Amino acid sequence: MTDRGLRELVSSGTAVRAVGVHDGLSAILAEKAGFEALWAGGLGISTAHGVPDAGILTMTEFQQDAVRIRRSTSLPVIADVDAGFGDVNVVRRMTSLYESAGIDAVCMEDKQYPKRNSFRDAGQVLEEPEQFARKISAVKETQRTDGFMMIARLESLIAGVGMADAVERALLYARAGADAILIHSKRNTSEEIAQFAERSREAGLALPLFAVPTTYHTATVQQLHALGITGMIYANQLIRGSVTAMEKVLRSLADTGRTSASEQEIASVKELFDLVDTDSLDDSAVRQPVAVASLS
Ligand code: SPV
Ligand code: MG
Repeated sequence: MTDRGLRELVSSGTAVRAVGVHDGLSAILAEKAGFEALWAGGLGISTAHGVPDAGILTMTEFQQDAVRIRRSTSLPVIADVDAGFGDVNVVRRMTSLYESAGIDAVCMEDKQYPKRNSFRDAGQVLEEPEQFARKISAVKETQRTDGFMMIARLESLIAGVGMADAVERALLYARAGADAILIHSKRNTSEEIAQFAERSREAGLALPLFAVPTTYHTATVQQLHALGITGMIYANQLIRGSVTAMEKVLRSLADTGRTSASEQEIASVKELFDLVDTDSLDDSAVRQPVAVASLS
């Protein structure tokens, strides 16, 4: 658990910006840039491993990457655990693995396992609501610390089954013990998110809401917060930005046969050293070369 836990942040009333990161370095950069929390996202981690975001990596691989992210900074980490990696029995073990490693929250989505990334048209199959509610209860029954959070992610709008289904599921998931609700949308405006916030509130939902402003990227943190969204997850912008940066350097090297053109645009080796606090190394134990004469 981190210095300032996620639960405390979420209940503080301010907007919580969680940046999607996929390794230690991206986590360090997000912390240095002043963000409040980290999202150990399935898309970023899968892509960084070179595989599709479709339940290809194992639970242990995802957990290890979330822990690597956790250890690199002091920010709270929300781990994307897809559909929980299996049935309620797997969900129980998943909860122990993540919580005991100091992860602050798991975010589990109500799609059938193995799920597909929400921005892929094919394969958006929802879990039966009662079945998913049992998975939520499994997390809550298994967790050992009060600070650990279970964020239930609604995919009704992604799967195209409508707002009423989303609101009904949100109420059911809240009764099952969810600590927060993530409402996912792939529309290019935040209108659907605004509607969900309003209708679920009217229906009596009192849990904090999270959203993922990927397609409705023109909505600002302030605008989403004003709609009633507490947590904004910037899930994939860092890895997308890094792809663009890497491609640029590679193209320049391939075209010119040297790296001069990139040199002014890329981080220096010193910057890399500084990002991981290389100056804090104690070099006193580094062995001096042994003189050949002293060996005889
Ligand atoms: C992820 O980052 O893996 C997510 C968010 O689940 S999204 O890709 O927007 O569905
Ligand atoms: Mg995901």
